[in-house]
Amino acid sequence: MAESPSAKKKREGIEETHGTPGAQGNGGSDGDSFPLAELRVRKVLRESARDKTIFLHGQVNGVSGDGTDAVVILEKTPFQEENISDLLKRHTKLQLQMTNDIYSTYLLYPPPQLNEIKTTVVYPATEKHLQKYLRQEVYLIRETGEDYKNISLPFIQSQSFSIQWVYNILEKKAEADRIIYENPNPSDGFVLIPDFKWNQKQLDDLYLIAISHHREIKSLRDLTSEHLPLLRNILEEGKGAILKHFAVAGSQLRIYLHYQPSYYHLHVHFTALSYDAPGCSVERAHLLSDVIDNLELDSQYYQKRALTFPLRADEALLKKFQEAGKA
Ligand code: G7M
Repeated sequence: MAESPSAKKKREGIEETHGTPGAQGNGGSDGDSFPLAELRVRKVLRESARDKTIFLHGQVNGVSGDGTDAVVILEKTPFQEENISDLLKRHTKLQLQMTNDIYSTYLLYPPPQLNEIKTTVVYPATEKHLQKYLRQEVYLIRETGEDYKNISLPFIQSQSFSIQWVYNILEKKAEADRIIYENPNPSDGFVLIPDFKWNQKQLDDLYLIAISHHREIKSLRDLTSEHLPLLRNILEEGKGAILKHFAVAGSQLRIYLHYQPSYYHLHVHFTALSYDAPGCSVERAHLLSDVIDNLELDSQYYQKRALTFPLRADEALLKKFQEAGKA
């Protein structure tokens, strides 16, 4: 979808609010904010009681008055230890729900500043964004090296899912003040930045991504021993930067690549080991240290081996595998 300058400006305003204004002192002004109160909810795309999240498809009126699609993700944030005593002292109400012997449950109503909801906005959202967040049946695919060449690669090349946000980070056009570490080498360097799923207010759900400066590596499938210096830099320098910045040791980090990724530009996930991050399960995550080992053993390892990954029922790639009789 072509993006109008005003929509782009709005989007950039919104993305500022993905940051951690409190931590970095650059809170976006309300004037630039997404008009949440004007959002007409069209559909609940997905919700999770366990993760305390809800994904909404809504519309707001564009300049011409027609509805422009938006995805709004609301997520209750984890507790922050340093706020707990405030929360207990300054609650506005404690409402008894039930009591039985020594057991009782209450509803506690905290003041607004201790009751925040992380809000992520994709606006304007394309049909692909809506599909991405819609709850779907999931199928496992086993993709051989040949399947990749014949089915997945042509499909990826025919797609236009924009990775402009990645280039914006690499070119310091967005999120520049959030960069934690950079190795500027164009072939072996990368940028380490908080993932936008993490608000940086607590370490329990620490989540950063390392984005390679090299622009020609789409995914795990493209990696050969030629890329070992880049991968080793990401592993070692990434761990070092996180230790320095957040005092979290490498042994407390899960460092991995997704296959398939959502965005075909090489990036590596760094999450807290104790955090069950979305997409860290065995059918999607490949530990970076294992990837390095495999490439040291065989430069063509990821071109040769079969890779398993999940695809949602509505994903066009699943249809391609089904048409080829492979799913
Ligand atoms: O599934 P995949 O390996 O492609 O993961 C991409 C990661 O990039 C996810 O963890 C997203 O939360 C993260 N991400 C996506 N966008 C659009 C942004 C963004 O604009 N900024 C940042 N910092 N992270 C993003």
